[in-house]
Amino acid sequence: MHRFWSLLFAAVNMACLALLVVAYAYPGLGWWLPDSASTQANEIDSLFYLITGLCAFFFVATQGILIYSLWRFPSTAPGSPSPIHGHPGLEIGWTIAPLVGLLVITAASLPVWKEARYQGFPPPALEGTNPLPPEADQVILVTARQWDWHLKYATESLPAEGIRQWASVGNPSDLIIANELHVWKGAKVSLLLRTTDVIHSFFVPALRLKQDTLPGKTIPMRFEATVSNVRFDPAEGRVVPNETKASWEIACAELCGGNHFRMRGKLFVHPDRKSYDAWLDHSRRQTRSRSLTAMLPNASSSNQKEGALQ
Ligand SMILES: [Cu+2]
Repeated sequence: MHRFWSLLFAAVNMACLALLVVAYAYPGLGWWLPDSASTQANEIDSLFYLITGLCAFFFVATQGILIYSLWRFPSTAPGSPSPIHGHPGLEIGWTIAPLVGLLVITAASLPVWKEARYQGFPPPALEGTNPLPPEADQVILVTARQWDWHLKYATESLPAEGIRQWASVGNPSDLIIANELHVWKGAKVSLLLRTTDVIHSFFVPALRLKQDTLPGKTIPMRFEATVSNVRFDPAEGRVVPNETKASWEIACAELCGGNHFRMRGKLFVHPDRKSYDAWLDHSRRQTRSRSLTAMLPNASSSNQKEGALQ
């Protein structure tokens, strides 16, 4: 019984290890990483594995020493312990080991961060007269507010004053929808992130993309989707999932108020530009007819009357 704590710690650690193995071995359970659907996903995952591996090594080492010590030196053992006061070698060792670990993580992280934020294709010109960010196929303004995401899709005729002007004013033909991010596979997408109230965090796990939105700031992000999950069906006039049936969530990763949990959206990756354009045209026409209907106060009641006569 005096070795109870040693056995308990060993059992809890073995259970944790078993969970880790099961989570990794059976991805269908959804306990491990989500789908990866962007060019930067693999590099970020490699970083995750490196950091998890380092942490696991030190966790197993420290827990091993703890379990051994609890077993070997129970409190009921005869004699009294001899405490250590001051051991420069030990202290230098446990200072240098984490330092080396952190330097390894930093060295591995820098190229990934550089690739995700500064390479691939240039960020949109927030100032100046560039009408379109160089090499970007799509520009989408994401505006967070309690508690949804508003996405504005740029038309091809962005104002000559630049992207910032477009983000603030926009074009009459822009499409604005809530909680749906539509792109196509292989498109170089420029996102501009804003918020109208508090800090939110735009998080798309499948893209490995996560960025806070800060009041008063317009923050550019970039990504390129590598897998599609839907296509637009013109006959049915709706987006249909493809054979993978993958559903990719957009979440707010910053506790932003009472209904924070409702702040969710979906990522739709079309197989090609044709499917995306068809969806965009369809959605624009729907939005336009809805707003025209809304401008006529009696439109809905007269429609109902017409419907009743037919
Ligand atoms: Cu939020």
